[in-house]
Amino acid sequence: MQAELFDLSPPGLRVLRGYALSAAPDLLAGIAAIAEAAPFRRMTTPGGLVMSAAMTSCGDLGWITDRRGYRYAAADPLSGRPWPAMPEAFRALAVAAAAEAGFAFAPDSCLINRYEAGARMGLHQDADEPDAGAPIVSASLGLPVTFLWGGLGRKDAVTRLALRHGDVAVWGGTMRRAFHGVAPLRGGRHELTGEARYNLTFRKAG
Ligand code: MD3
Ligand code: FE
Repeated sequence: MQAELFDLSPPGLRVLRGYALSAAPDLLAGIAAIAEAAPFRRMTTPGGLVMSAAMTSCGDLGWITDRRGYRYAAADPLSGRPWPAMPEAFRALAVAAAAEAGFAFAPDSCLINRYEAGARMGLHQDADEPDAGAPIVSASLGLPVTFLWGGLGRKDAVTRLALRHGDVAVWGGTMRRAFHGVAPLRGGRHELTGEARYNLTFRKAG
């Protein structure tokens, strides 16, 4: 089944099953430390909706949204201070995963999403980054989720992909601007994350 999904994948999507399994405890400790300085918060979209996933960031730039729009910012708007530094274990994982997929990668931003039961992310493109040649690396931790990805047009057919604890995905090339989203998280309990799924999204945002 996994091989089948892999074969169906277009050039530009590489799913590395379990690639972050051994690093997971370190990554989760990093998330907890980051959240002490820059707490998870549910942000408001330009349209006035509160997102169901809670977010924070580390690295030189953090992704934020409010009524004024989506953008990257060097300071956390909650504190006015720079985002916490990107832990070396985070950077090493992202760089190694990108290399597996054939990309040299220098991430300067890591968005951390926390999903609890019912939280989701509607279909969207990641278009706030100037360098579309840089891939995006995502690591899933905790409860599993159904990830949705389509084509370059909003109406294109959507493929479902199960992402589980420890899976890492590298999105580059033509897939970089594909529409994608996350189906509502089902309830459950994971031994390392409790009732949550975390996703680390590494980007070159500057
Ligand atoms: C496919 N997060 O934060 S990461 C996001 O699981 C976001 O939290 C999802 O989409 C999550 O913007 C998915 C995987 C991902 C990230 C960027 C992509 C998949 C992508 C860009 C193009 C195509
Ligand atoms: Fe996205």
